[in-house]
Amino acid sequence: MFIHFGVNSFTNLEWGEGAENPTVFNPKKLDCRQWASIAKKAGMKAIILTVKHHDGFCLWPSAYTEHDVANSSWRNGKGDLLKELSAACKEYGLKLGFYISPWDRNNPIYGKDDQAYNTYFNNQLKEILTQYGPVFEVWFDGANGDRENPEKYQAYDWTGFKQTIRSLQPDAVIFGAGYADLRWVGNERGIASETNWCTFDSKQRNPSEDAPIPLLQAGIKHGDLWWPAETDVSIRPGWFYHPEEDTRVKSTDQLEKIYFESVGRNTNLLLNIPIDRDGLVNPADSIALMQLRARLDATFSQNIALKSKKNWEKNILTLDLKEKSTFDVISLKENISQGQMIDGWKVEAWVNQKWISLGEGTTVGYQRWLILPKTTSSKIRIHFMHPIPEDQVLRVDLFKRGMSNPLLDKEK
Ligand code: FUL
Repeated sequence: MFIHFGVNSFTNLEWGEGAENPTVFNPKKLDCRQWASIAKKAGMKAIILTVKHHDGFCLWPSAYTEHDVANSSWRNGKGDLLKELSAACKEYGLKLGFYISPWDRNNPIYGKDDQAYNTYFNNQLKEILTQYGPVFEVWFDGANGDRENPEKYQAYDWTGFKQTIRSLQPDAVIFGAGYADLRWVGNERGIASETNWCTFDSKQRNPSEDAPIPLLQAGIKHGDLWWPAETDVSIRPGWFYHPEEDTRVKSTDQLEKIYFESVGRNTNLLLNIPIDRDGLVNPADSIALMQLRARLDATFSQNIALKSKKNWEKNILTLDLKEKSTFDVISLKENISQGQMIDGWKVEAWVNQKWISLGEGTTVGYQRWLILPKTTSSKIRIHFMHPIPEDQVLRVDLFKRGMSNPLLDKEK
């Protein structure tokens, strides 16, 4: 679960200017346990919160700025949202991650004194990485609306920021800019590329500029760098809460499509749920999440290939399902501890005494799902375009979708 929450949630903006009065931040019913329990019930594994967005307002009491919760009306300035969220994540068995925006429209030294701002940002990183327990991901966005203005250009010390993270939270992965561990998927619509290499060419990566979109989407085959993509998208049109968007929460069909096109295309999904002005996940969003969960459970709770017998011959893997079964989704998993090798495959089923073609794909990686025409068969086989070691295919699973989805059925 991605969470966007801050002064923008009260001013109805997406990019705050940094000049807002911190007292606007006053979520009277704030309850991080509600956020965590909904995330858990939805099947999510972690929460990544915007601890500081472009407006510079900090959701923890920072010793380095006045633009923070300590000067807000919330809990009379005595609150620390990161502390509450960290306790809630611990209680519900969720990992915790932080989005912290390098672009800061409140800090007057930003872009005026590069070194002083970098020290400020580094100090803030130290605060959030030392006071709230284990952090699994640090999320840097690439936005900077002032970049075109030479007066406001800030040269970031990416190497220093990375050193701080590595030394204080060595297990945390870094998303985004500045020689991060994870790459952006190339859009904010929740769609990963069908061809998706976790690898990239280190020479084509620049710390201060996004790589070209087509490369971010597809990765680079057999590149020297392991730089997998992560898919981020919001459940609503905006990242922050806007009351007028309560009726524009994505439908179960749309969310299921996003799930298939991100989790089923070799990426992790970071689905944004904006927190509302009460400080809660809004009912419109929690209902959508529970409906999505029910939809996914109806599909993935029964693995039709579980008891199948596998047989390899050259570059063909045959699965004997033992009895006739009906399925319409295939899931492949590659043994990525050996790197990513599979670059083309097609799947067939034994129907009416002959092999019929069901579909084909390119890369696999950690996980690749393909929607197939609904098929009843007792045997399938997968041809791999190039020879691969047998143990490179970690798993092949088959499922039958519990409910039809016109958005996905269109793909067949
Ligand atoms: C972008 C930001 O500018 C948006 O406001 C949002 O936070 C998105 C996830 O990242 O870079």
